[in-house]
Amino acid sequence: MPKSKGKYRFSFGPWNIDEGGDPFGPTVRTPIALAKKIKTLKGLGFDGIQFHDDDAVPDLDDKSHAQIMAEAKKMKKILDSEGVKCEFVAPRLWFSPKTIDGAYTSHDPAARKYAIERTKICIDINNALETSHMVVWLAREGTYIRESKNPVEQTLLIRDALNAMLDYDKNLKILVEPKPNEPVDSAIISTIGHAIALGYMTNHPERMGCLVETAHSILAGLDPSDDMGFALAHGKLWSVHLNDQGGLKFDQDKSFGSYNLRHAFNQVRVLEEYGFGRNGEWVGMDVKAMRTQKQTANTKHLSNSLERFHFLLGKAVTFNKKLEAELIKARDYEELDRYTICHLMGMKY
Ligand code: 3MF
Ligand code: MG
Repeated sequence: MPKSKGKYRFSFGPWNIDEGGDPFGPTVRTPIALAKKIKTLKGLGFDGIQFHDDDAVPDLDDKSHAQIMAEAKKMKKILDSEGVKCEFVAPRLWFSPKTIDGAYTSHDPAARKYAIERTKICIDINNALETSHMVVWLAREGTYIRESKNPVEQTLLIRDALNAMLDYDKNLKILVEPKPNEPVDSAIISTIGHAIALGYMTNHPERMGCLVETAHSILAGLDPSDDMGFALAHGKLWSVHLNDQGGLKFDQDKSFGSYNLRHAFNQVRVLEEYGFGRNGEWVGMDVKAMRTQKQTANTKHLSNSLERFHFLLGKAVTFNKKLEAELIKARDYEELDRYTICHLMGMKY
């Protein structure tokens, strides 16, 4: 088999081994301690963990800065002892009663101040865990009705918040993770185009990148592999959250390739063609187990996602490029379609 151009290492977050609660019913599995999740990670084929700030240091709003730092350093020791790297720490700005109407874009100046201060603590935790990458998912920066917030002001407030973060730490790199809706009706930074454009508005575009999540692209009605390609063309694809999504529903975070294998193939293919991971980028699996899964089978969604990634990587590197070029030249896209399907399904061609 031809050698892969990409260099892949995989990560997930503690929220990806969850208890199965949904908006209509309680949890159905017992919680797994974070230490145990970290211990199981390598056995599942992963090397890195992603954190929200309060995954790394629980209840941090009630703790002093010194205490937060001491706990973050303790976490670093736990990760070291398991040989696990931290990919990023993301500020969880959607839980606090202060951020009900948004964090950086709230109408309440006290809420905006809280959001910036909390993000600075998140940056400190990033440093304690020896990662310079912070992911920002702007969960509540949006509206339920259009008249409630001014879209120009929201955009500029987010830009100002990003500038404050970039000024706070000269080594910080920020990855904006866009999502068009949920929990809000309409997010202001809804697509990868928005995320990249936002980076160019800041004082340090060179330290602004993005993260494409499969489900979020599909929720915006877009093709995730095209979103990845657009970000790659800008040199801004610094991480991905692979999963799957059955069209315009709630954010499903299904196992990678579970819904649309051809979509999944094209995501792996574009990453592979552009040597993803050569600059240290991680492949994150932001997947959720189905609520029906029993306690004893609560990590299959992670190993299944990885298995499919590796299988599709094999399909990407063995794709007949010469034939592809010939068929493109002849504009015989029907035949290219047939070849692609035959290749993916292992049919004789
Ligand atoms: C929401 C998400 C989030 C982000 C995470 C890291 C809970 O749809 O995808 O996962 O990925 O907050 O920024
Ligand atoms: Mg995500």
